Amino acid sequence: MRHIGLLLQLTFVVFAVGCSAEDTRTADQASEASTDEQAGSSSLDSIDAAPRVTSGIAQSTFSCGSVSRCTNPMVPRFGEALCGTVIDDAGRSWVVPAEVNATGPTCVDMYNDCTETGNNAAYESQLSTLVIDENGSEVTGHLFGDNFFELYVNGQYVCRDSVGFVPFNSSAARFRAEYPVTFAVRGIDWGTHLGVGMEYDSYNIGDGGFIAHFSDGTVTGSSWKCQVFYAAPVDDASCVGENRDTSACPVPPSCADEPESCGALHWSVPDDWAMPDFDDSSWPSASIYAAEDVTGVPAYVDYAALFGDAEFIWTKNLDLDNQVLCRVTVEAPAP
Ligand SMILES: [Ca+2]
Ligand SMILES: [Ca+2]
Repeated sequence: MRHIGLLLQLTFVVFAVGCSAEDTRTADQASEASTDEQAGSSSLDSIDAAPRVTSGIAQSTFSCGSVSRCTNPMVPRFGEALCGTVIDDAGRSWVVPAEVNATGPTCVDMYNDCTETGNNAAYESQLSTLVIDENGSEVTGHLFGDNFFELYVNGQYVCRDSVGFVPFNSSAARFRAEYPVTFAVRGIDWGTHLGVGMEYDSYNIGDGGFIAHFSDGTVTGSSWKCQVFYAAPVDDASCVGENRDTSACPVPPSCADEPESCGALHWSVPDDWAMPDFDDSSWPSASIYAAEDVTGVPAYVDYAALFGDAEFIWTKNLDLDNQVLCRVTVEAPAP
């Protein structure tokens, strides 16, 4: 969001989207909805594996289940969160920016000026409780992603950000889960130019970032682990350091002179990355970012008090790391 690009697109077409206000769902229903998200990944890449490298713009694009237009004529900038496919040298296909859950329920919006008019004063009354563990504790979360997140708790899909790219929205979710509770989040810095990780007509290199506060006291911070699975734009993979550290990769890369020739780095997402027993011990600790370094949008700023002492997290590279998975497991809070 620090990099402001040209206006992408204005749209005034009325489009009705059904989301957010749902009845209580069972964990099984939510799990079923996440089947798409699980498909396609493999165990090809260990945590230390070298990235697969692709070059150039995605040749095919398709809907990833996010809103296709805004109904609010006042919203200054809309970008649809499309997905695309790129092929590496070995002929392997990669979905960029990520294989997301395109069909699962969306979280409730606290702020959405795309398909709503902005502040949603009624958001609390629209929350339903996803029962993950019948005897668990009820927890309410407030979440903001730049640009997109999916939330999983104890391995179960809970909900996803309703607006995948821009404008910026913020979200709430409620679930019942038994301790220890594993929170797992897929964060995506979306883009316009799929495959080279850049946004808007000006080919900006945008930044990511995620923050969440949960009513059991769990907040995003340095106790979380975050790992990158898609980084772009890069010239090649030689800049990648230990444990996928892309901090030494130049921003902008040399290829930015011809941005559609830039490269991207991909690592396979393990099928079980959101499960409580997934071993994230080799993932780096989350890097912390000041809110003002991530975003100044009303979707976050107007709700900052709800986030308490939560901190923005991501990997070490806020600019180039575009699909980031983060996790933390917490014990029951003291009574
Ligand atoms: Ca969003
Ligand atoms: Ca980026």
